[in-house]
Amino acid sequence: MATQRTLSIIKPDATRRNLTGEINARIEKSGLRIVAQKRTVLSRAQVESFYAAHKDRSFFPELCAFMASGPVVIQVLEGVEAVKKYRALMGATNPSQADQGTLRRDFAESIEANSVHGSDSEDSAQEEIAFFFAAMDIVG
Ligand code: 3AN
Repeated sequence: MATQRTLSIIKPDATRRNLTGEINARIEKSGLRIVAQKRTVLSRAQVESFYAAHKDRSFFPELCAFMASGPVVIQVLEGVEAVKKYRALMGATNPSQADQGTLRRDFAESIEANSVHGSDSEDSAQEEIAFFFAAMDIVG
């Protein structure tokens, strides 16, 4: 099984509640390795560009306002089947439908403020990682 990289974002609702360490402990316990990391506040323009695929959805303006509303921790995770593994650790988009023990089930406030982002495919992982990190920023 292939080693992959995926992009993770700990969202403003989670940084506000000081959950970065708890979320990262679960990421590391799952076997994924954090190989790049930065804490920042994204501009509205950066968020709109990152979420461009969702620009026609009704919740796009609120989603962009939320993601720019406070600090985020953006990370590259590495491991076997990292994309699928991290999606499983996160749980479903809607926390009320997320499995027991997943990050979203345990930490999300709502379908919008759902604590974590993870790339949904290998192709989007490559695009999303390149959006935030240069190759020299990623240390495996
Ligand atoms: P996921 O993050 O699980 O891949 P997407 O890609 O469908 O889900 O949605 C991207 C983000 O948009 C979600 N993480 C969530 O913050 C927000 N979102 C998705 N669906 C809704 C919704 N119905 N209402 C508000 N925000 C939503």
